[in-house]
Parts: sequence; C-alpha cells; structure tokens
Amino acid sequence: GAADDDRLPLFFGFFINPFEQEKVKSFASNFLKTLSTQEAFREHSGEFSSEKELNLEQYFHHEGPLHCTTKFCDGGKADGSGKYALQEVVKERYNSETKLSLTALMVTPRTLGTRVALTPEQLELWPEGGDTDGPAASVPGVGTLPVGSRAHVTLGCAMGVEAVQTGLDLLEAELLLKGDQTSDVRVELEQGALVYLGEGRWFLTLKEPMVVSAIFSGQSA
Ligand code: ACK
Repeated sequence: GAADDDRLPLFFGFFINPFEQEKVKSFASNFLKTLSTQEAFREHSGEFSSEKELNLEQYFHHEGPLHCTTKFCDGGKADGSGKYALQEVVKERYNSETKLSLTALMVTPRTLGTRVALTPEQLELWPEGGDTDGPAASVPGVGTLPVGSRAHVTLGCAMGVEAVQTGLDLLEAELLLKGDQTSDVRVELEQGALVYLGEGRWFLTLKEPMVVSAIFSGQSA
C-alpha cells in the first residue's frame, strides 16, 4: 500500500464505494431541491448569490471520488504525515473496508457536505490534531469540540472555493449548534430537522444516518 511507498499520498481517507457514491449524490441533490423550495431558505438566498434565480445544484461543483479525509499529507509536506503513515493501525487497515455513517448534511455559501460520525475504531485512524491542524487552527473554540468533529465528505464547493473549506464550515456549524443560542429558524423535513445557523448556513440532522461502504486508502496528487 501507499503507506509502504517512499512517497506519501496527497491524503489518506475513507473512499466511498463508487456504486454508493450515486446514492449519496442523489440524496444531496434531492435535499438541495427541497431546500430551494423552503420559504425560510428563499428569504436568505441573497446570502448565496445576488442573482435572482439561484440554482443550488449548479452553484456547487465537485470532482473526484467522494471521501472522508483522515490525514492530509500533501505528499509528505504536511506536519506529522510520515509519522501518521508509519503507524501500525494505518498499515494494517490500508485497503480495508468499513461502513461510514453520514449523520447530517450542511450547506453554506461556500460548501456542501456531510458530517461523518466516526466509530471508535475509525477514530484510531484519525490523526493527532486532525480537528485543529492547518487552517482549522484559526476557528475560535475548535479545541472544545469532540475528537473527529471535522470528519466530513465534501459534496461540492462554490466557484473558487477549495475543498478544505468544508471541514472548516462543519467545525463552525458544530460550534454554533453546541452554543446556547438556539436557531429560531427550524423546519421539520421528511429527512430530519433543518436549522438555519445564520450567514447562509443550513444544517440538516438526519433522522436516519446514511450508511455507506468505504475503503480506507490513500490518494496521490
Ligand atoms: O474535502 P476534503 O477533506 O478537503 O478533501 C480534500 C483533500 O484534502 C484533497 O485536497 C483536503 N485538504 C486539503 N487541504 C487540507 C488541509 N490543509 N488540511 C486538511 N485537509 C485538507 C481536502
């Protein structure tokens, strides 16, 4: 596996089974359709775009396999990537299958993504500093969140936005959800409870988590 190669991958993560990717994508696109029709959302659509007709499905773009990043290595340039790759648990689990539990969908003017609830076993592959490293260091209060709070699947980014933003948006959303200030905009949908977190941020906690099969692996640049 990549863990034994001299060169480290761009990142390690859980890669959703190609067949199940379609399930996740169509769930998300159905949700975007539902969201667009909500009166509460329409009142705030100016936070996404000044255009009159906002089409959420065209607003977000995504390329490449759907995955949940565990360790961003940047080919070895990122702090702690060599140490991560050399861990027994990383080597042992490389190319092994696991089930990912997707428990929420998040939409912001920058990103569209899911929260991933990692199991204790999956958390063994979560790196030290996984929630707080890199640009996450500048999210105020990030250290108070439970380990694994940054775990996500990026489903789309707005024009000019990098995928790394999804994890940052998720951390921010979780901090807002954890705060005392309960959102006054809450809509009960068939899929779960949708809350508005301000500044164009919407969070849908799923009634039933979506469980998808994934492979722990690495992806090169
Ligand atoms: O959606 P993601 O988790 O966000 O998947 C991609 C993947 O690595 C390949 O680019 C994530 N990523 C990029 N830069 C970073 C970073 N500095 N820290 C953590 N994850 C990152 C990106």
